[in-house]
Formats: sequence, C-alpha cells, structure tokens
Amino acid sequence: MDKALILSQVANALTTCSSLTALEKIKADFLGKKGVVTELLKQLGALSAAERPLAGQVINELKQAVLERIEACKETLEQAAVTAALQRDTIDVSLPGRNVALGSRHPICLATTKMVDFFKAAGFVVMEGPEIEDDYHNFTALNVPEYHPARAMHDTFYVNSPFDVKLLLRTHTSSVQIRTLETQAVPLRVITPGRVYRCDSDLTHTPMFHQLEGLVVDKTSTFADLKGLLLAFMQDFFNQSCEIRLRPSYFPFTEPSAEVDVRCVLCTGTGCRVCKQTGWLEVLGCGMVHPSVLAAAGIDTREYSGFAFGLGIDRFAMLSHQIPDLRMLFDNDVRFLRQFS
Ligand code: 2NM
Repeated sequence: MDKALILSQVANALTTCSSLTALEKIKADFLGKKGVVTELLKQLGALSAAERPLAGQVINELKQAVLERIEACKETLEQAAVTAALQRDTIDVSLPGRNVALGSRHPICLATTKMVDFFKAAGFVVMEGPEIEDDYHNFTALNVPEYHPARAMHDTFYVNSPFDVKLLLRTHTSSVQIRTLETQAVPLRVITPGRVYRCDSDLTHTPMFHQLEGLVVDKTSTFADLKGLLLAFMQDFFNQSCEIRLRPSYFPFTEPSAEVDVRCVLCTGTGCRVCKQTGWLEVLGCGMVHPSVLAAAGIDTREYSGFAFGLGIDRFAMLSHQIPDLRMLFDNDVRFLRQFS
C-alpha cells in the first residue's frame, strides 16, 4: 500500500472535479463500499496480529486524510456556487423603487365621514338598519298615508316577499330611525347615513343614492334647536360664513316642516347656473317630528318632542367639490376618482 500514491490520486481527481455530483463519485471511488481505502481495510484481516494495529492505524489516517481533502473540495465548490449565484442575481440598489398604487376615498365616502364626524362631536350616535324594509317601517310608522304618491310603484322598488308583509328597498333612512325609536330609550340623538332607493333616473337622480338623516328626541327639543344645529352643521361642512334660510314645507312625518336653503356655495349669492339665478340652493328637509310618529313608537308626546332632518349626501359631495354631473360619482372613472387622494 502506498499512502502517498493514493493521496496523489485523490488530489488528481479533485483538481478536475467541478461539481458536487462529480465529488460524490470521487468519494465513492475512495471511501465507498468498494472504494480503494475500504478495500485496504478489508485486507487487514489477512495480516498477523502483530502487524495489524500499525497497518490499521496507517489506513485510518489515510481514510481521514482523504475525507479531509474531499470535504475541503466540497466547501470550495459550495462557496463557488454561492458566488456564482450572487453574481448572476445582482440587483441594482440604486434603481428607484416600484410605486405601490394607493387608492383614494370616494367623494361620497369623504362627505359622509365629514358629516358623521360633526354629528358625533355633537353627541349623536350612528345607527344602521336593513336596506330591504317592510312597508310598516318605511311608510306606515312615518305617518305616510296609504294613498301617498311616494308609495306608488313609480317611486318605490318593491321586492317579492315570501312573507305576509310587503317588502321594499327603503326610500329613506327614516325607517332606521323608527327602528331606533322602537328599541332605544328616550332621550336620544341619532344619525342614520346609508343607501336609499327610488325609481327615478335622470340628469339629477340615480335609482340609488345616499342619505343622512338625523333625529333628536328630548323633553326640551325645539325648532330653534333644530335651526341652530343645522346652521352649525352647514358652516362646518361648507364654510364658516355660510348662511341658511328656512321655508315652510310639508312632510307627512313632521309638523311643522321646512326646506333648508344654503347661500349658493358657487356664486355666494350673486346668481349662477347652479342656483338658477336665485342665489340659494335647496339642500335639506326638516321639521318637528309629528306626534303621531312618536306616539306610534310608544313615546309620551306630552313629555317628549323631537326634531328630524334629512339630506342627500351625493348632492352635498357634488356641491363641496363643484362636481358638475351626478353621474361622475357612479362612473368609477379612476381619472376622476384620483383627484380626491
Ligand atoms: C326628512 C325631512 C324631515 C325625518 C323624520 C324622521 C322620523 F323618523 F323621526 F320621523 N326621520 N327623518 C325627516 C324629517 C326626514 O328628510 C328630507
């Protein structure tokens, strides 16, 4: 056995070895079951007891030396693979990053949030309710007579009902306020933002739009409180120098009732196309809640009175951003929507 010869054979094999698979083969050739070194170990048995320990020690040293060289080669190959991968996959850290496209909030959402924030600060609680309503909560409880035109097929989307009650898409969020009156104790102050539906579609009407209604019931609620609250709200939403005026009106669920106009936010009163040269914009309806509405909800009308109001959020959003066409709010054209980011 020539230890130096075997080691030089190993060294030769390793200098031309360029892959880990080739290295495995070399390892098998020398240290495997039928490898050169293993064969030497097998021959130990043929030696005398006196020769065996020394020979065994020499072969084991050889085995160890071969293994060390193979391991060293393995490490070199692995390191080379890492270096090659790093060179292949270099990144230019000076390149500008890829932009993460951020969305923006829809103008209706922005307007809703601004309104809700104002009323929350004034002690109101936000209430929500079903968009598919029954006839009672949408009309009957609100003192809307059976023959009222708003109930006609023309204005209301009726839904096929599997029950005895008539079902419809709510035409206002007052239905949520009725549900609130049924379940919450007085005094109360609530606002009800949400989607409402009316069978109406033209330049200024969409079959679905957004409403925010408010309701206050207390022992001392007066029309003066209503007017003061609405003025503060308008000044918060539009601007501090905002003016409003109230005109007598009619709703089945309020008495007295009023329409609220705001000084035209575009021409500030000098007259323009938007206010049709009147200097005023009609933006809101309100009134003292009709005693029949309170009584139907089990409230003692000798002790309590209430006021309520309702507005179209979509129209407020249009006025505050000077959006010329209602349909822009529903087209979802990103070039339009991006302007609100
Ligand atoms: C309006 C105008 C006037 C209103 C009334 C009620 C309720 F439930 F308390 F009776 N909620 N909202 C109301 C009153 C709504 O919208 C133009």
